[in-house]
Amino acid sequence: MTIGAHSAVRDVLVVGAGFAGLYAVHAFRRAGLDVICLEAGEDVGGTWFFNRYPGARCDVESIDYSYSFDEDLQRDWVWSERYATQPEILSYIHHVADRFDLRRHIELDKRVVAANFDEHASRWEVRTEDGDEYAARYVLFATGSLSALNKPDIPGADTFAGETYFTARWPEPGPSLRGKRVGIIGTGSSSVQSVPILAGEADSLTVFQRTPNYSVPALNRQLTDADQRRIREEYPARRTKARMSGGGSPHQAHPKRAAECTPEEREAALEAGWRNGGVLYGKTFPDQFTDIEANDFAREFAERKIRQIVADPRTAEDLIPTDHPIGTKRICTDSGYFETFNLDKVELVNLRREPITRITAAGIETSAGLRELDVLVYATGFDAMTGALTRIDITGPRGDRIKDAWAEGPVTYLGVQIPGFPNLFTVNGPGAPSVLSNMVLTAEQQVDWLAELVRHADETGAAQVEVRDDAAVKWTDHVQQAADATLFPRANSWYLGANIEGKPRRFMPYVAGLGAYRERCEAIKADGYEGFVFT
Ligand code: N01
Repeated sequence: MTIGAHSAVRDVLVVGAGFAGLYAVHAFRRAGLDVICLEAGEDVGGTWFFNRYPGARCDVESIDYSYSFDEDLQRDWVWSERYATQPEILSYIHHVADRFDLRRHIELDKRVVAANFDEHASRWEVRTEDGDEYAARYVLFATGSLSALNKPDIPGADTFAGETYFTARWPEPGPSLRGKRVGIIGTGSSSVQSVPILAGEADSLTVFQRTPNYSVPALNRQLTDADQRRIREEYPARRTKARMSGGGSPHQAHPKRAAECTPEEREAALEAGWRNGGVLYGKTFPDQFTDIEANDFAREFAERKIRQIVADPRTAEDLIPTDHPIGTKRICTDSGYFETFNLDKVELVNLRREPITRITAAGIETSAGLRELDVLVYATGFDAMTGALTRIDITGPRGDRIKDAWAEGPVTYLGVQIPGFPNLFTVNGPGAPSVLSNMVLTAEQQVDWLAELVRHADETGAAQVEVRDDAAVKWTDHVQQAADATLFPRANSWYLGANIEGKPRRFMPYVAGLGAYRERCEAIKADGYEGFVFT
């Protein structure tokens, strides 16, 4: 690759201007480095730019799912709801980009398609889809864990004559669904959030479900003035706790293990967990992810709730998962999902009973017949955690390509570096707490740590930083072993690549959590960056 028009060699090139990438621009610039950021979207926001489907909101409380690096920002920004909507999160991201003057470092509509390391010059050469070329000493991929779309290969999909949308690429402004027959494929979090809204607007809604998921009501609400005062008072302590917690928010599990509780105590704890709402229901008891009996209590309680909500017993049974302990796939957080199936205009199609045979011009055909549709929505997920990187042609100095290096599954050191790829960093990727934690706080921790690593390299005169093979293999084994000590591997989840045909199964996020991960990173730094080679 020859570097062309954009030939200034930057210190750091950040790929992606979502939460992690924006913070990286800020932190590396604060460290005195010359930073450029390339973003594929037409604006900043990453996940929150692209996932504009009706009902999209975060399943982590807004006061936790926000930057903690600046006290004034934290004090000034007022979240209106307990769980923020996609538009509110996007306006927060815009505010941050403007407030910290980050936009002047960002080029939009620049999808990175290739990156090569020039070993002699110790620099990455990066090419975008439109043919522009850039160079930097370091490159940081902040490309998101859930950004590479999974488009299922269903026969006849191209022949559908109606409108087709992906939840993760929802157009702006959104289409009108009034008077239309809408079908949606998939029943993960994106579908669970959008189904009640789609059903409200459409003439009819058909939900094509291959595998049901657990969902817990969000119990979202407006934050009052009293909430705002409390939040401001509690913030410093809340953040300190969150940074050392497992999931990056200050959750306190029940003080007793599930089996130690009386049946009444257990029921009360589960009811309280349910009423607290959302994904943290999965952590009601401290042993819920490690002890199947504890998990069963929580799972059966949730299943009773579904049966209570859904009027038709057969539909209720179809909506209850049978294949995984609760929480080992991310619990969905909903606002009226199960209730939607009580509407006459909503049909659940159980694809285990009647698989899709093809898509025709008129709609979706299953083994039981054709459902005619005007609109088809794919809520079919992502090639999670690795897809955003393996879809870019990234070549290291010895000709290694990431997609080959990861043919048996991703290997990283601390989730920040890949052996064979010097001066290349990843954030919120495989080997880091990432998707099992609060992604914003995890990104802050990783980026701060990487900024220090670059400073250390510069101070010692090193032009290249590379991770040792053995250190990466050991870390990757440790990540797998940590998962194996829990119930997580019992689910065919995207955490281990099970949703993508042919993808190697390796548990990717680090289950030990943000606090343990942070301590590990600090110990490695204190040990002179054990596992890294500086040349
Ligand atoms: O994707 P998913 P998602 N035929 O992979 C189905 C985060 N998130 O976008 O399980 C028929 O969970 C597939 O079925 P199966 C959150 O971490 C957060 O919904 O493979 N169906 C599944 O039902 C979440 O976990 C928020 O059998 C097919 C669905 O598509 C992650 O993103 C909101 C199919 C995909 O579900 C991903 O969620 C949204 C086929 N050929 C997302 N192929 C919040 O913060 C796939 N499916 C609340």
